[in-house]
Amino acid sequence: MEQELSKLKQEAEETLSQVTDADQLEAFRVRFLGRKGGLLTGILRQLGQVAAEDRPRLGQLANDIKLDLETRFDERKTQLTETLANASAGGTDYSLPGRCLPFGKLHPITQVMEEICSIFEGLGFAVAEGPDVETDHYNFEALNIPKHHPARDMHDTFYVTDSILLRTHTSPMQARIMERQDPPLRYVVPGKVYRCDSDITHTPMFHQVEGLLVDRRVSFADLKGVLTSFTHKIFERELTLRFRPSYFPFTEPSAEVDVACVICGGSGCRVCKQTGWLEILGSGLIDPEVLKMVGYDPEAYSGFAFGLGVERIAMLKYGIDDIRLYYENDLRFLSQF
Ligand code: 2NL
Repeated sequence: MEQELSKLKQEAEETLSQVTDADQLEAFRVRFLGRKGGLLTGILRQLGQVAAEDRPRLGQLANDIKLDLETRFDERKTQLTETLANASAGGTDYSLPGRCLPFGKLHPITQVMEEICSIFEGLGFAVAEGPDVETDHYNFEALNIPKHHPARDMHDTFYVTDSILLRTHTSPMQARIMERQDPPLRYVVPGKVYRCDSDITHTPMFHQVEGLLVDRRVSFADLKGVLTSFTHKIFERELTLRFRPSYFPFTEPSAEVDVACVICGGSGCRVCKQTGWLEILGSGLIDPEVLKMVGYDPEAYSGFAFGLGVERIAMLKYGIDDIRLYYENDLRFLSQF
C-alpha cells in the first residue's frame, strides 16, 4: 500500500503540472481527489484490510498526501484563474514596464537653420517668415532685377503663371518688411527657396537665411563686424574671413565671404579645391535703388544685407560631401544629428 500511495502521489503531481485549463483541472480533481471513485478514496477504503499495527502509520501517510494534493490543487486553480483573466484582457500584463518608442528629432537642416537664426537673434535681429509662392514684383522688380535683366538667368525660376512664381531667394520678404516698416530695422528671414537645378551640389528646393539691417550711417564695417561675429559662432572657432568683391543686383558694393578651410585650415585640400578658402555667403550694402523702391530716402538711410545657403553651412559644419543626402530620408544618415 505504501508503494501504491507514493506512485499515486507522483502521478498526481505530474498530471497537475500539465493542467492548462479549467476542464483539465476538474478532471484531475475527480480522478485523484473525488469522493466517489477517486483514486485516493479507493486506497483509503482498503485501510480496513491492512494489519492493525500498520494502520495508523499508513492512514497518516494517506492523509498527508491528500492534504498536500488539495493544497496544490487550490494553488493551481488560483494561478489558472489569473492567467485566464489576463488572456481575456488581450494577453496584456499591465504590471510590465512600458516599451519605449524611439524619439524623433529635427531634420539637420532645420537644426542648423534654427541655430543660425538664434545667433542673429543674439545680435539683435528679429526673425520673420514669408510666403514660398511670390509675385514677380517682390522676387525681382523690388530687388532691382527688372524684366530682361541678365541676373534673372542666374535664378532658374519655377513660374506658376507669368507673374507668380516660387521664390528663388528669401529677400522678397525683406522687401515686404521694408515697405511696411521704417528704419531702424534688423531682420533675418529663414525659409525654403526654389530653383530649377539639380546635381551633386544643387537640389531644386533648398534653404536660405537672408538678413538685413537698415539705419542711419550703416557702413561696410558694420557688415564685416556682424558677419565675422556670426561666422565665429556658427563654426565654434575664430576662423579667418576673406571679403572678396562680387556682384549682386540688389547690393552695391557687394562681397562674397570666404572662411579659411574648416578641413585643412588654409593649406589646401580636396574640400577647398586647393584654394585654402570656402565660400559661405554673399553680402553687400543695399543698393540705393532698392531703398528708393521701398520708399526709403537713400540720403538719410543705408543698410547691409546678406544671404547664406543653409545646406552649404551644414555640409561644412558636419563634413557632408553630397547635398542629396539631406533629402533621401535615410534614417542611418538623419539620426546622426
Ligand atoms: C547669396 C547672396 C545675398 C542679399 C542676399 C538682400 C536683400 C535685400 C536687399 C539687398 Cl531686401 N540684399 N539680400 C544681399 C546680398 C547677397 O545673397 O549668395 N546667397 C546665398
